[in-house]
Amino acid sequence: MQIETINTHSYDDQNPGTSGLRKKVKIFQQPGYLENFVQAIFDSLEDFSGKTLVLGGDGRYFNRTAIQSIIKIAAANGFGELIIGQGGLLSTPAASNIIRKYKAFGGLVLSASHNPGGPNEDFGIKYNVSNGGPAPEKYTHAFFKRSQVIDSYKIAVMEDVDLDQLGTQQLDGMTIKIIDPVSDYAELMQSLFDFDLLKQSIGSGYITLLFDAMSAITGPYAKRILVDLLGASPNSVINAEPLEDFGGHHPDPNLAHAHELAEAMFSDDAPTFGAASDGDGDRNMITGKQIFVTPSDSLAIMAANAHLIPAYAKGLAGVARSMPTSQAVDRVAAKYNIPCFETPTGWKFFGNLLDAGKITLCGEESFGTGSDHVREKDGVWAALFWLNLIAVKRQSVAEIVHEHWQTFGRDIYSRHDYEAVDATIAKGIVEHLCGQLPILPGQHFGEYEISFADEFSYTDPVDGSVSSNQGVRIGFTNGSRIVFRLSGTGTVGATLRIYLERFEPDTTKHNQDAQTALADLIDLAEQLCEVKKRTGRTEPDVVT
Ligand code: VG1
Ligand code: CO
Repeated sequence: MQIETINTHSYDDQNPGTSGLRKKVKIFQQPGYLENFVQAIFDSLEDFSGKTLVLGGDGRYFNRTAIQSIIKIAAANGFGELIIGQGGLLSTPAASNIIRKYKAFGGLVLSASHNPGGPNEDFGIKYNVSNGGPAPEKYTHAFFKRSQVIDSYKIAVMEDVDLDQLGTQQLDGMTIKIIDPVSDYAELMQSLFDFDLLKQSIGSGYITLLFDAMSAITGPYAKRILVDLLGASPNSVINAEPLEDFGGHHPDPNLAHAHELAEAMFSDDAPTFGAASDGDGDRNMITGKQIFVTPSDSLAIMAANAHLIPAYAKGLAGVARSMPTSQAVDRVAAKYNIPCFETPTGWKFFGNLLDAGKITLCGEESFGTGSDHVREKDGVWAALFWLNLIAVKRQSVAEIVHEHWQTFGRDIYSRHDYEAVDATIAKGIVEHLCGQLPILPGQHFGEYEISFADEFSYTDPVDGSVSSNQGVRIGFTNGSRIVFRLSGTGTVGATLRIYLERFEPDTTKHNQDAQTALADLIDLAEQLCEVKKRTGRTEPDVVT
């Protein structure tokens, strides 16, 4: 194998965020930008010579170009085998599964998730370790450190690899396997859920469904599983063709962006069940006839009913949620007497808990749920979980949600995002909030009294590592909370996220609109953080 060493200058902005390095495509197209980062990752890893690396992405613009470069850099650095999804495609949960199933050393997942794609939009790259999960912070810190001083990368002189031809090729001593991106994942799903029951429920018309793949990676997965294996009608998967620019949309599964699904689900002839996933297939939105399930509720409902699903029939070892996720799942854990962990935002913090067998199920308010079947959140899995639940319980989505609220009470929840805020203003907002923390406890605002105010810091119960500055938490004596944090996935300016929740035990008040029920907390959040005052905005950009 002929290997070249290319001299390069380092870039100072390659610090991975919540979920890998995400930048505009144009930034990634700078000379050596992608190559440097990949080399910085390999320089930070040890003992991978001759071992296997998994490679795939969500198919967005620049995916194929990046994969060809990475193949050559991986070859030059001594990997023995590459497993690549056909066409360069792998959903994030499927990549996680492949790493685990084939005992790979690690994997590179190319995606900017729910951010738009195209020549003027976003791209991203993330390294996953051998458990199939996103690299923990000790790795990402090392990648960043190395990227700041790197001055060359190694690359094999070789032809581009045909990514579309399934099968195994030998190239200069390295094995390249192009695999079907869906088969292993579909097999895994069949091992977790009751496919016979689902087939029956769909075949008999008891369950009708609509899945919006948002022109992103889950199209092929949903078609194979829902249509080919479970017998749903072909038109029950919409926007099923992965496109490089996602059809010009945000592949973000919420009521604002998955509007085609939202319209169908709130129409008179809505199907029983509707779901959508994001760019890389790890997020999910769950809906039923005339109802949208908030992700925090979805996690709690899954936890409360997991024993009805074949894979979780033995019960759950424990559950975890990210800090800003509502406390709905905590109530389920308390009732079943299982541990409930509160982690910082981002899936990388669940890996240790899952590996150690401390939790079986986990999730985030940002449309993410998952279990110990892989080490990423998983959109299609969440849809199948709900379908299996509907089939077993013989209840509608609305009935399942209302029954849950009757049993546990409702944690009324919403998130307000202010996007592309000037970075200096955003920093000022956080400083202003932090400055108030010592004097807030004990203060009264209408019916609300603040019981604690702090910056969230997490000590990993498995390896003892500490992650500080993970968001500002304001807790109230009645269990309500307001959380403020800056996004770690955006590519333009800063995004301020305000998370609001209020517990409502009274069943007669469960059908309130969340924005109305949270109005006082929304006002109080502005009083505390002054985002409108400091930015001149009048409304959040996105409300979920
Ligand atoms: C957001 C979400 C977070 C999620 C992350 C990656 O991060 O809030 O919960 O884990 O995206 O999801 P942030 O830092 O922007 O708030 V995905 O689907 O982009 O891989
Ligand atoms: Co995603």
